[in-house]
Amino acid sequence: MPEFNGTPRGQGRRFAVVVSRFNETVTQRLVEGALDALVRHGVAFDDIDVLWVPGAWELPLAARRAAATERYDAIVALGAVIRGDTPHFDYVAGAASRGLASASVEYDVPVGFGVLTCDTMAQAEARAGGEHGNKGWDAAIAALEVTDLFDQVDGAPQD
Ligand code: INI
Repeated sequence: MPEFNGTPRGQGRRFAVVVSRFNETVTQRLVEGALDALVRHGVAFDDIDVLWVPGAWELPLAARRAAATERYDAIVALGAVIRGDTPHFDYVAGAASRGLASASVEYDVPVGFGVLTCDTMAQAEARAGGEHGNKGWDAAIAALEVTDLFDQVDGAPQD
């Protein structure tokens, strides 16, 4: 029984990082984590484009536009949505996650999901290079791994 397991191999691959500026102290650290993960796994710095958008709401469209260029093997989406006193959080976080999922499926491109959805700024900071790691790094690793997995599946012999 053939089994496929992607490994985070970045050599020769191109990535778009789409990131929101809202809560920028956090999202900047997510970008640093993602870039570090990509470069350490073989992606050339010049093969990474970073697209900044105002907030997480705008991430799905940025991901779709990046995917539509067909320039990228995968996309890494980064943002930080932090709960306030109104239901605004639910609309922004829900639209970002659903929109990124549909961009991924409709454009057939891996999208690493590194959008933090937190109750407090402290929770977000803990996940952007703090005690809970860096979810930007994790999202980039997932994008690398899934890209490699599908390359393997596409190249597998058919019989
Ligand atoms: N955008 C975020 O990325 N994070 C947030 O926490 C946030 N909050 O709380 O409002 C947020 N709002 C902005 C939104 O994403 C859009 O940029 C804005 O509504 C303009 O379209």
